[in-house]
Amino acid sequence: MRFSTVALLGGLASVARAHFQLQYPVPRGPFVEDNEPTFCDGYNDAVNNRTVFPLSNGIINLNSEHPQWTAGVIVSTKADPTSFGDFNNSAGTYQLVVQYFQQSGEGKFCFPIDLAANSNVTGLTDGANVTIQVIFNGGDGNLYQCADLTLSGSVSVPANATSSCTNTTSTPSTSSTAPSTSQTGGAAKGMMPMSGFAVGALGLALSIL
Ligand SMILES: [Cu+2]
Repeated sequence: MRFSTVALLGGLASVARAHFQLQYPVPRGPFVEDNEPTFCDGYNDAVNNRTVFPLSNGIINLNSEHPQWTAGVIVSTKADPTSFGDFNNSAGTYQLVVQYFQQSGEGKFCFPIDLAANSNVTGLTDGANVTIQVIFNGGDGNLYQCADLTLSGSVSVPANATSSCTNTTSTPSTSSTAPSTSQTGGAAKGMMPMSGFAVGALGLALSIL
């Protein structure tokens, strides 16, 4: 009885430490929790199996394990960016393609990324190999995951990449598929499934005690 309580609380602790996981586009390699405070979650080199990613109207899907967080996205047009400096412009600052935003709620969250709209970054063109790096902070320091992409003007985000999103942030609907599964209500309100789980688990642990 006592042991199961400890195991349960231990499980909760590991959830709280789990940071965030990029869902779409796929990151350079499997999530490594301990490496996430470092460049590209510890994956220093670009991969060969790049995601063919929409040049316009893209979406990023990430799973937040923190209830309050900030995120932004930077881009490198180098073939094999291996350092934070490779994401800089000529002025020495990050090429920010999704401005930092604050969000509350845990679970899978989707937000738009329109690379073609960033006229201040050169090289974001059809067929270009680029790397995006998601910068996330849920209160325990900056965390990083990267995805290597080939940009395309003729693909759109696959439906299964965003079907798990807990929010209703504008998924660009393609003309062929009407947004029949329109969700109602505010975006932020309904997106705390993990919090509900954590509270429930904690209640269970307390009842065992
Ligand atoms: Cu964390």
